[in-house]
This record gives sequence, structure tokens and C-alpha cells, in this order.
Amino acid sequence: MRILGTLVIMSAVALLAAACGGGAAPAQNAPAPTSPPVVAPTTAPAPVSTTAPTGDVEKVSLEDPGGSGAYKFGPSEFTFSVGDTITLELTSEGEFHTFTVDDLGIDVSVDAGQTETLTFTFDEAGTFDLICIPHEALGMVGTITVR
Ligand SMILES: [Cu+2]
Repeated sequence: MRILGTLVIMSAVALLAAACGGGAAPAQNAPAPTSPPVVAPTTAPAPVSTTAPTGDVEKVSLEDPGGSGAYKFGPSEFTFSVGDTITLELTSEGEFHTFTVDDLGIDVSVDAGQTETLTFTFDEAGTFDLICIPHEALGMVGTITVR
């Protein structure tokens, strides 16, 4: 019963307060005092202009026993059209690899765990051998076909 009594009293006080407040207080025309606006420090970096490559992006993993389990390119077969400008994202797993296409003058070295980007325009039709120089004999080869 004490709780109920307390509630009743509180309700009565609230009603009284509401009744007194209505019309008694002059309208507050002055704007409420505000603290000076806090200017957030402009630490946000300027938006990086993502210069999107003009062509397609092809991710290539340079795989090895320390990673996926075998020396190979993933994928190892590429087919492009003459005139294609392709950006290749070459990611090495656990060892140093190269992405080498002698006939096209491509030779990119990728350290273990690193990613190198190569943008190339394939403007010559043909079938080109792709090799990883240190692992060619271990089967880390592929083919780039441009038609
Ligand atoms: Cu390799």
C-alpha cells in the first residue's frame, strides 16, 4: 500500500505542476542559450579519387605449396580480345613469383604475400606463353590468348 500511496501522491504533484505551469510561465521567446557550435575537426581524409581502370580487372593468384598447395597460376588460362586493356591484380601466396610473358614484354615480379598491379593493352592477336620464371619447370605456366 505504501507504493500505491506514493504513486498517488506523485500523480497529484504532477497534476498540480501541470496545472500551475499552464499559462503561468511567460512564453519563452528568447532562444535557448546554446553553446557555440562544436566544429568537428576535419580529420576525414579527402575522398580518394578512385581512378577506375579503363578496362576490366582480373585477379590472379600466384599459388604455391605454402598457400593453396601447388605452383600454379589461378587462373592459368586467359582469353582477351584485341584492344582490351586489362588490369591484372597479381597476388602471391607464400613465395616470390613472376608473371612473365616474354612475347608481350611482360615481366612482373611479386614478392611473397604481395600484390602487384599490371595494366596492359593486348593489341596483338595470338597465343602467348605465361610463365613464372622460378617455377616454370614445376608447372607454373599458363596461356594468354588474344583474338
Ligand atoms: Cu612461381
